[in-house]
Amino acid sequence: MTTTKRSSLPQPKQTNTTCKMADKYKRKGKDGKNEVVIKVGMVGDSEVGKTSLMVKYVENKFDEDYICTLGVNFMEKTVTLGKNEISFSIWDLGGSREFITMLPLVCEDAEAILFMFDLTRKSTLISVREHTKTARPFLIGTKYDLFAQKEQEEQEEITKQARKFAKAMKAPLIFCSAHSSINVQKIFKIVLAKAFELKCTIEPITKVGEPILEY
Ligand SMILES: Nc1nc2c(ncn2[C@@H]2O[C@H](COP(=O)(O)OP(=O)(O)O)[C@@H](O)[C@H]2O)c(=O)[nH]1
Ligand SMILES: [Mg+2]
Repeated sequence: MTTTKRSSLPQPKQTNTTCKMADKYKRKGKDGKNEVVIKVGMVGDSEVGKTSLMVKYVENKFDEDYICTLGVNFMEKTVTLGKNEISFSIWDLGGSREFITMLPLVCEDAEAILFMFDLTRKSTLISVREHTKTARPFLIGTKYDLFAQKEQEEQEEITKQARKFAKAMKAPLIFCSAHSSINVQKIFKIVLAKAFELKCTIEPITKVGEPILEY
């Protein structure tokens, strides 16, 4: 299990949010700050890019080399939002079938689950299954940089199907690229906004061929 802690500058715009933070999220107060933990689980087929997205978000790094995740990976990143320190606790499950028994560890107490599929491999979308009803689902299409190079028709077909899945799951749909830094920060900002019912200023993107951001 890998544990990394990183801090970064505040990103979300809203500041007056203290009142909206549900008590269940609050942890000990340091220097008058509330520490709020948001657990985010990531699930999806092997090699869709779960670990890459997590590492890109937490460390702003991208590594081409494929390192298979064994079991469960865990990373934490803290952002400041007004008087609150928000710690994203991100859980990433190894794709291999044998790790499926660890799924409850990833989903338990999660605020959001990112159901991830590879935009260039349709089979990975088909295999998206909702594992829990307690966490807020997000449908995340990965490797948008490669997807953008595909034929228009193929892009339309995948986008249509992804929208159908997202609608059925009542989930936001976001296409991203850890490789080209597209929509990576925005995923977590939207998770935060949804969790605390904050006003979100991120512009939706709905045009086929562009990195879809529908929430
Ligand atoms: N081109 C491109 N490759 C990616 C992207 N995200 C991940 N990959 C590659 O896809 C492979 C699998 O990624 P990984 O994060 O290990 O997938 P996981 O098994 O779901 O954790 C690796 O070789 C990554 O470098 C992306 O956004 N664009
Ligand atoms: Mg992995």
